[in-house]
Amino acid sequence: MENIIKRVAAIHDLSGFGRSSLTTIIPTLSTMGIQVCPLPTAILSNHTGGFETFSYVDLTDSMEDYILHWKGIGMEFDCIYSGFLGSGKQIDIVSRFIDDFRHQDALVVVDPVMGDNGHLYASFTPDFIPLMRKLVAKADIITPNLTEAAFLLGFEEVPQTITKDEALVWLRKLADLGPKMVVITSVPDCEDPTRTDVMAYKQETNTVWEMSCKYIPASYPGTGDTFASVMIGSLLQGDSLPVALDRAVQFISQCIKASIGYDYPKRNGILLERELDFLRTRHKISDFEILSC
Ligand code: PXL
Repeated sequence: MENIIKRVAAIHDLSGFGRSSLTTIIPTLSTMGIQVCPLPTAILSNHTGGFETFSYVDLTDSMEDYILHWKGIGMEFDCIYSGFLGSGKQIDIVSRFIDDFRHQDALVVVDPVMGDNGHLYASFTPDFIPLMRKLVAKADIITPNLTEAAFLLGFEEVPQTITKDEALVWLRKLADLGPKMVVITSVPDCEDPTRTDVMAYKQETNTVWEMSCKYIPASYPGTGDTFASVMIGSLLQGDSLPVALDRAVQFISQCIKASIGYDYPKRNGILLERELDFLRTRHKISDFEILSC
């Protein structure tokens, strides 16, 4: 039976403070009229991006039983969306979850959360990267930032920026790992340092899109989770990939603009609660470029 309200299985951690993962994914998708069913991977006191200390409860051992009960009550999802995973075993669990719950029309999104600004997050070691490489193969869409894209491609050093031509090579190489669509976020525009880009590639049609927005010199943890949530909400509402990405880019820029004028630690995240309402309004499509077909 079709879900009355579109339903997403969200496989992420719950961090009690800092506006990342489930604490941003649930309000964002709910505001867009999508039901979120969380499958928590870990519980942290706060995220690890900018806080030196955090408590951490790994939920690997409870995930299989949790999933078994979801199977037992016949849960069906319109989208499976994974993000922060705490162990190699969790990668196997998510991989099996995708095999068991994927149906013909379901959208599978893997956000390969591992790091940012050239570094792995504090809870990851480099041996996690090849495991994540296997999981992205199962996705319809992956949404790495520039750092995660570089790690997935086997770089040890992450370049500060890449040229348009390099970005095209990266997108195609990432698609060769298996996902049908690749979205690289936070790519500094090498031709115009006042702008930052999102680059996207759809393998089936060999199309590349570039969404550009004004670069704002501030980095708030958790924006990748909000970005992917808006993209997913938009796709589940029936928008095309470029329109979904445009909505996500515009929403994140708006949240950053709403936050930057206040003097508070960036690690607390964007002022999401202030801006959520905008996700309910009609979206005005801005310019985006189709680079190649
Ligand atoms: O938003 C990515 C993310 C998710 N989960 C945890 C994190 C981070 C980024 O810092 O620390 C626990």
